[in-house]
Amino acid sequence: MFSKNFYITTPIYYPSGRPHMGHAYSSIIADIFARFKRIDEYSVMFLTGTDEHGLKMQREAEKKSKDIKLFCDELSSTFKDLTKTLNLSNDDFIRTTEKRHYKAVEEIWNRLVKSKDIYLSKYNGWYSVSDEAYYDEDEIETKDNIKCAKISGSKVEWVEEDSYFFKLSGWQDKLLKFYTDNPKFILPLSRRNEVVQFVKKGLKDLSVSRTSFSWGIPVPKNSKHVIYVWLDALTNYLSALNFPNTEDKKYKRFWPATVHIIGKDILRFHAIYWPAFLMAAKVSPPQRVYGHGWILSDEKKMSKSLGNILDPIAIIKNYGIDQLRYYLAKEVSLGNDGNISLESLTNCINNDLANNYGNLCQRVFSFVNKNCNSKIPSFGKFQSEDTQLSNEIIKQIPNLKKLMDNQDLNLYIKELINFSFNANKYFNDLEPWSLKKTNSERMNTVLYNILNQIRSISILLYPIIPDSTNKALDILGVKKEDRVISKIANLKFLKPENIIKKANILFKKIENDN
Ligand code: ME8
Repeated sequence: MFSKNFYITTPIYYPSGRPHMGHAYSSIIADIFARFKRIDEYSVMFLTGTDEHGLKMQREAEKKSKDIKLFCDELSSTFKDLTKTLNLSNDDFIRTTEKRHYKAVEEIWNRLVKSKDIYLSKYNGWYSVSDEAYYDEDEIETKDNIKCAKISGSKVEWVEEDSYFFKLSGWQDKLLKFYTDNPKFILPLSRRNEVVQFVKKGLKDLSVSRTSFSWGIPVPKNSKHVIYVWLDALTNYLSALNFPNTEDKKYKRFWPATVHIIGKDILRFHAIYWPAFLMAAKVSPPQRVYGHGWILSDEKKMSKSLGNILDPIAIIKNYGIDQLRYYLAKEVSLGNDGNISLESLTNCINNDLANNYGNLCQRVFSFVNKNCNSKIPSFGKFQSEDTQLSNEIIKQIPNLKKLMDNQDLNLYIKELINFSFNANKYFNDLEPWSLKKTNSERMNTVLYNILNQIRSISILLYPIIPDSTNKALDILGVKKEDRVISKIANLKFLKPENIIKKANILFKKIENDN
């Protein structure tokens, strides 16, 4: 279904506020898919970065009386640090203030001018600085005497200024045809339907430049205008591939992008404006836009005023990065809104990580340390119960790949929990501690088989909990280059006599509520 190249992106973040759980979520999800494709031996490009232009950033800098460029440098580096804290495997970090990005945006602009999709007029209407979005009258409501966008609740202000427009109205039919021809362009399907309905109602031309502030990329040949921050920001996905150099190796290999992972609030920009801009500029649209839901806390959107913010950095400090990664991936159903709380985080760590996968590794490694002289035992003939266990995973591999190709992350995790549960059960049922007294050869075969099963489960869990699974694979002596899906089918992969290093507990149980 996909080619052997895989290009995945997160939204580039507005660095104006502190990194929050929504940022962590988008990034971790994208990282999981990127890591999965790497263990499936794809050539992977995973991009994240910061979205630094626009009125929101200009006003923040003015409020703090800071030089805007220095202000952006400072804030962007906080987000770069976040990529380390979240253990992201991104191949690049793009900033929209970089030269390479300016070049790409200018080229897109020039192409839109050339195709006659851009014209000069005047914009009169509502704008939300917080969303960096234009809204129609019917998308606005008044709350406590303040005009807000219905969709986001953000304050809007009236704007009247000279502006260039993109002829979005002319793209309605072509977009609808594009959605029909590419039925999985927008996932999940509920969001696809939302977009199709919206486009069917008709599209208005879009204001794509501003004249009332200056923090942005100047419009080529008319620097009174700066390019609308969304036209600017979306182009980051191309700038990182060295567009407009379409002969560049990266561009040739990775465009069109395989999937843009985004939050549902920015679906319109990615699923309507972006393919329209690209088609007009004669660039192929991406293959997919996946809109995930909101992270809620106590069933509500997290907000400072509600005091229900769960800070990702604090959680990582207290519980660990793999714990947070696993929890977000498992607990939140990817396309839907998901509620998170410290209580369910604790339950998830205890049940799935400490009691299930962690316990499996711990008890098997300790048993081998004590009873096999810390060496991988040699094995005899496998019996049906042994091959039944290993085949369970091998048979599922095509399905696991398909789940990940469709971003069905929750089902993928469910399968893995099952594998780990069944491996624990195999250990319990076959009682190697009893076999030790009656049939040590059989004990060795059972231990070899379960060590191998830990290898397979660890490889498949690696995209979600990379640090912990790497520790388990280190203990088993599996080389980095062998931590790939294609090696799972080899049931005799582990080398008897290799030392099983002494294991520390992978996941500590959390004893109290927090
Ligand atoms: O939108 N739950 O940046 P951003 C889940 N710069 N996701 C959330 C969330 C929550 N509570 N809050 C935010 C931007 N997000 C633009 C992107 S891309 C060309 C430009 C998600 O920093 C949000 O949906 O405001 C978005 O996907 C991401 O965090 C970045 O938001």
